[in-house]
Amino acid sequence: MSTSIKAPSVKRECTHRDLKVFLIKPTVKYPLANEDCDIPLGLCSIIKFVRESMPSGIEIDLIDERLNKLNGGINNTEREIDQADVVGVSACTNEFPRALKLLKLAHTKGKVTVLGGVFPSGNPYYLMDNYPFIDYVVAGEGEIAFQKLLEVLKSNRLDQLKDIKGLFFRQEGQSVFGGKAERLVNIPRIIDLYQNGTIDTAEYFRAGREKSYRVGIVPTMATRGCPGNCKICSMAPVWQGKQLQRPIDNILEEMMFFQNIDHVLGVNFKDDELFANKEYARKLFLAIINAKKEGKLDKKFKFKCKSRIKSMNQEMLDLAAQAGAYCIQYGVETTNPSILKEMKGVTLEQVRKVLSGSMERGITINPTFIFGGLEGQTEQDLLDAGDFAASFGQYPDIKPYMTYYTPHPRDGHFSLAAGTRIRQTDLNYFNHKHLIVDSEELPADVIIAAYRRAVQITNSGAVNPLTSDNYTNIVMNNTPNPDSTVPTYSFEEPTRREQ
Ligand code: B12
Ligand code: SF4
Repeated sequence: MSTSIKAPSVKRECTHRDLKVFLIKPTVKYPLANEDCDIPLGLCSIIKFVRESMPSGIEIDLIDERLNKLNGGINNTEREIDQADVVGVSACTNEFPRALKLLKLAHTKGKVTVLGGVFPSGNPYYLMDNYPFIDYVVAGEGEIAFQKLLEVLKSNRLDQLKDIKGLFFRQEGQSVFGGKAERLVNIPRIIDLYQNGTIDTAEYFRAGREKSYRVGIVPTMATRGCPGNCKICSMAPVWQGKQLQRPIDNILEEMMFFQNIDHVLGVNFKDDELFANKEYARKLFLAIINAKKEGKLDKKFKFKCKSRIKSMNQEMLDLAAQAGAYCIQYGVETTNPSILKEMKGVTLEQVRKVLSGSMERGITINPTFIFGGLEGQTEQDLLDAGDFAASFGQYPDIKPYMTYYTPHPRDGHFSLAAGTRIRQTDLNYFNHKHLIVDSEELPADVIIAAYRRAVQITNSGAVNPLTSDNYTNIVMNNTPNPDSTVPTYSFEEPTRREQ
């Protein structure tokens, strides 16, 4: 066994005690609203899976820094890390800078450090090559890999690390990768975590309500992953083109549990592609409709979900409306017919039909638009996108999400469309509400002006915060960010993509 593989530091006297593990959901530097604080389903799922697979010898808990911050106690994280043997942090792109700080701190304190989530799933080699204070990277679905890692750490059989699929670690200075993560067969039932008080929905709502942001809707998922496996998708390296479906009884059980909690009014299906399998979606909606008819589920219990325009049809809309859908998020992205055809395989007429079909059935639409970064997009397209959104009404009757094109790095590299240039490399700003790229034909100030106009004519500032003039100046003048922890990236093609 190589000495360069790190063993967990167990500093206290008793060597037979439980291994103490913290999973951390980090804060971000530029939160959109209310710290963007929602129940972290991925970390909850890992906690449930580990507790079930390892009923003794492991104590695993969640630190939600955003929730702590809303409750005024962010500095607790440092003290809590002191109690841990293993610190696992979750990160998407804009969470990565804070995740780095936490992992560095944990490493300094002699803890075993693990990074998982969307960002590390797309950047594992970059992380192993550049950040020696990250001991392990879990790429992809995390439950099985993380649980096996804990087993190895607990038993100190470090020679077995290489057998863990989805795990990156170092051996004699080289990154070792055990192969693509093993996908679960069943999505863990996290309802127990609500029942036993590990997750308190009231805490999330209390924090949210003060800023009148969250309205009693609990996030959930019926399916996990998307069969699409599109090249540009951040989630593709996590789910690897495979979708898992939860048994429908299991989802109804969760809904029936939530309806008895006073402050919960419904659920938000966060599925990437709930409508990918129409048969499954049909069964789910019919089961909800029947449960409501039979009086098992309150008729007013509602839900939000997402759909691609292409996946939606009149039958699905009818069923979703009858089952209690109050809002559907749609990725519209652009109104330019040729980009729509190329990118989404749909016509503008189809988009209009799906959006108005939803509204006719009393479902609020939540269409998303991308400003800049798409090859062939013009200033007129951006103005048209604003007008198109406004033609359906204004916030809150419709809930348009205006976003800037955001090229999330993959293995430390930005992949940009031809002619696009990057104006911001500080990942703290990668929350889709800051301009990151532009082009000579469509410069930053034009994109920002069109974005602001779209927000103004849809009256949607509450869900589309505007960047300050200061940010525009930073972007236009290429002012470097003074924060020294901001990582730097290359623009060349990544050389290592074998995962
Ligand atoms: C729900 C959600 C939100 C919620 C908040 C979620 C929360 N916990 O608070 C809200 C709506 C507030 C939100 C906000 C944002 N989100 Co969001 N969100 C999602 C969504 C739809 C679902 C997340 C989820 O629950 N997934 C299900 C669980 C099971 O998956 P998971 O979290 O990835 O976890 C698994 C693995 O990744 C891994 N894993 C994760 N963490 C760890 C940690 C360790 C130690 C280990 C071992 C493993 C591990 O194991 C888990 C279980 O298998 C995802 C898309 C998606 N399908 O995941 C986007 C997504 C994560 N969001 C995204 C973005 C960009 C944002 C925003 C920055 C921008 C925006 N305008 O939406 C903001 C800001 C977030 C912030 N903190 O600033 C992007 C991230 C892109 C990227 N490459 O970084 C995603 C991928 C959507 C997308 N396709 O673009 N989001
Ligand atoms: S269809 Fe959407 S969610 Fe599915 S892989 Fe493609 S981009 Fe990602």
